[in-house]
Amino acid sequence: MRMVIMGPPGAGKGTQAKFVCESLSIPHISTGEIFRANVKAGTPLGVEASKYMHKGEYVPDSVTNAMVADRLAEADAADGFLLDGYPRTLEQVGELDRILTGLGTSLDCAVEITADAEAIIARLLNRATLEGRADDTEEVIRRRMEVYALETEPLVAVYGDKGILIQVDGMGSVEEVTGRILSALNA
Ligand code: B4P
Repeated sequence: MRMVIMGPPGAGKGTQAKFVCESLSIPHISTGEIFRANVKAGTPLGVEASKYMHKGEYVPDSVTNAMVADRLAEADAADGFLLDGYPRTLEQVGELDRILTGLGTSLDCAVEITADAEAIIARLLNRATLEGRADDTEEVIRRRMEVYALETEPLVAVYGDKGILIQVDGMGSVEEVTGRILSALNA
């Protein structure tokens, strides 16, 4: 299974990706997590990414695309993967297609997790108290949601047109949402 998981900030992408990957035995590739690990380690990639992330803006495609191309070429991604948080722009959609074509393969499905705006703000503010992420302040969360609506929401229609879109309601408990995703994938 080669899949992407999409949805607004706080919809549950990272949360659900972990369970789906465990269930399907595929690697979980989260661009957000790769960026955060680099920020923490103080690498040049992290220094560049943090300029954008703490304001709620997207890291430039030139940086993100190269990072994903390298990661997808690793051996553990050869038979399947779940990309979490990538693609986020139309340019990234084109780049992902080019990367996969170069690897002699293509995407099987794109899962969109939908969620109510106010509920996801509450989830992220709750995460802020638990994890202290720099981009989980209310002002930055609202900016991330604006950027999502502008740059990423149009991708849903692109994957719909390709005939590989699965839409899943992200409201309810974590277990309920995982159940919905796995039954949609099985169907
Ligand atoms: P991400 O790490 O992808 O951040 P996110 O949108 O907040 O999703 P995340 O996976 O962390 O949270 P989730 O919804 O699972 O990206 C962070 C930043 O990195 C971006 O803003 C951008 O700057 C940069 N970036 C990443 N990818 C990029 C790309 N491709 N191009 C450019 N820039 C990029 O969970 C949220 C919270 O809700 C959690 O606390 C969780 O416990 C809770 N939750 C989840 N499901 C729940 C449920 N059903 N009920 C109750 N709570 C739930």
